[in-house]
Amino acid sequence: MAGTQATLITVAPTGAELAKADVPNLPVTLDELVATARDCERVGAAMIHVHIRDADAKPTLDLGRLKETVAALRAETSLVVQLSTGGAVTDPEEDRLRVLEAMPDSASCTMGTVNFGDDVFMNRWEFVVELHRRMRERNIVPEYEIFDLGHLAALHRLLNEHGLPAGGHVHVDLVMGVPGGMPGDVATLVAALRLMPAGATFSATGVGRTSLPVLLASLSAGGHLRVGMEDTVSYARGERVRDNAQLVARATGLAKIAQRPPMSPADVRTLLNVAQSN
Ligand code: KMH
Ligand code: ZN
Repeated sequence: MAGTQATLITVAPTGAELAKADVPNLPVTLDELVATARDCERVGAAMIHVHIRDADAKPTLDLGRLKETVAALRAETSLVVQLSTGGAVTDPEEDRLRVLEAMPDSASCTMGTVNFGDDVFMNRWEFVVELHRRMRERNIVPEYEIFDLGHLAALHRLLNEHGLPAGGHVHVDLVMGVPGGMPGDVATLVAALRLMPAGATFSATGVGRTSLPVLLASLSAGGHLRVGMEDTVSYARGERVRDNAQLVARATGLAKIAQRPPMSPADVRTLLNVAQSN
């Protein structure tokens, strides 16, 4: 694992699981998403992990909307734009692969199947290989999403059998505390570090109440951070998140206290070798 000083802060503002009716401040329209992205960039985010919604605020992988979203985020922010290929647990593989046609800077690539609350988030081996292959063809930098420790073993297999990703740098995101996946605690984060590919960088996010312990553990371990309403809508015990920027601002503050200030989007492009042309 490469040592690092500055901190990459990714915001995951929306996700696919929460309903707007239950969380009225969830950004679901393009205008809301762009406004959130600008606010989050202002307070320290350098990358955005994007799930989009349709006119009824339901999760969608509609290619036209995805292209419009990538264009709007590029026009209004400097953030590194990462599209989710995970989508919602109900999304078919063809739709998830088609996300890459929107040509983001980066896309998520989940490294295996995992129980996901009462659902199953399905990621067959052949599907993972196809995502990895198509991203390399299109010069899209993957972020390998790790929900369980076995997914890191699958990542080693992927890199051994199919080679390095676009850009040649391996970046991993530990998604911790999902019911059915690995716990969001220090011991599990340390266990994950032992399984990390040589030279890889990692970020970590803790779902729900694991958000802060995972954030602090990742900072101390030299890792990067992902925060946002995709992963938690609780700011503190009994206090709902006001908006995504509130979570990014807290991450920035803690990163600065840890002497690991936020990275600029330009530095993240260099770190991840994001293609200029996408
Ligand atoms: N919504 C989850 C089923 C990703 O974005 O790549 C999958 C997810 C992972 O959020
Ligand atoms: Zn996601």
